[in-house]
Amino acid sequence: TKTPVTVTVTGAAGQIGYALLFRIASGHLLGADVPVRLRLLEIPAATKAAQGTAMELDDCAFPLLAGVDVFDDPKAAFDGVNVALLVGARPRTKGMERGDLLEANGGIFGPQGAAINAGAASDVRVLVVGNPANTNALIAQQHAPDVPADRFTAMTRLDHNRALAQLAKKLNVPVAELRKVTIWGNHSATQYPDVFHAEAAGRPVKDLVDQAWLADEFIPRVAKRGAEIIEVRGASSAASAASAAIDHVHTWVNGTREGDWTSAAIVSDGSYGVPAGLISSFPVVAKDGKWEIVQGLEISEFSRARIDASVAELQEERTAVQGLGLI
Ligand code: NAX
Repeated sequence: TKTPVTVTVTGAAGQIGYALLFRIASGHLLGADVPVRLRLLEIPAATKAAQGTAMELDDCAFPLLAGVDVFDDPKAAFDGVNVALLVGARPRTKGMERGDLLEANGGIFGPQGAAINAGAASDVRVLVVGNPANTNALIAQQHAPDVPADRFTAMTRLDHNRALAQLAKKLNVPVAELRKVTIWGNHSATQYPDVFHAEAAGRPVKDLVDQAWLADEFIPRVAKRGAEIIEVRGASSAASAASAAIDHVHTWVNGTREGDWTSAAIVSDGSYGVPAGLISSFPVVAKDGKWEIVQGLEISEFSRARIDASVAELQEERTAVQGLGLI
């Protein structure tokens, strides 16, 4: 039997946590033959609720679940962690300025990054889901100087999956027939969902849709889908976000399929004019457990302007957290 993989989930008592933990424990994160040990990190006020979820996890009698522990201390929660899913974050509340939001999250992701630096396993992989995800990931990464920077990622897989779903509907093809869709930039309303290299059942998507539909319907629909879900569901995306987090880590560990790529926010190496060090979404493949940016794609003027706008927002966020002394 294999040694269990230690997976730490922060914000475990939240709604994404509730949708995520049971799928991890049933083997969807890493594979149906990989046992997992779960560590749930919460703020003290929510550890009791997390204990309740831990009791339910026990009650599922998942054959792959080697144990569940609840923590309110990041140092303990990240000790020996192999996969860290940073879901808990400080949401923006009424009257909160961007600086306040970044500062509150700096107070969460700085110490969590430091705890990962201090105690994580040498193969640790980190996915930040909590918003503002890209900049929270940057803060954590900057507090973990001994961990290779490429282990810190932020989630744009939900945006990617939303783009696949919208395209599949528009073109009336199954999602499984879609290839090479890209989300560029920030996980925010400035993100750029790009279909100029995409294929649907082997045909170039750009020949099947017109630019007006892309500019006026597809791009804003995907970028504002989170708000649309809140409007209709009365609560923010939870199961779809959890599902995307599962997809992100599963792909990272197990690889992308031949002839396709996916989207993830990873530390830029300067590719496509994205300043090095920013955590920005790119077209990526996963090989041997590592993300690689798909190189050599032609970027049209239409795409360039939109990538640049989202990257400019990431730069502003980085400048702001630098100004606040958070990195
Ligand atoms: P909830 O408010 O339901 O849960 C968040 C949980 O995090 C709470 O239980 C809270 O106690 C906990 N928490 C807060 N600070 C913590 C800390 N320092 N350590 C450990 N736990 C802490 O939010 P939920 O709907 O689960 O969303 C979680 C985060 O995901 C939010 O920041 C949200 O904005 C973000 N999202 C990111 C998405 C993405 O695509 N990257 C999409 C979905 C989601 O909006």
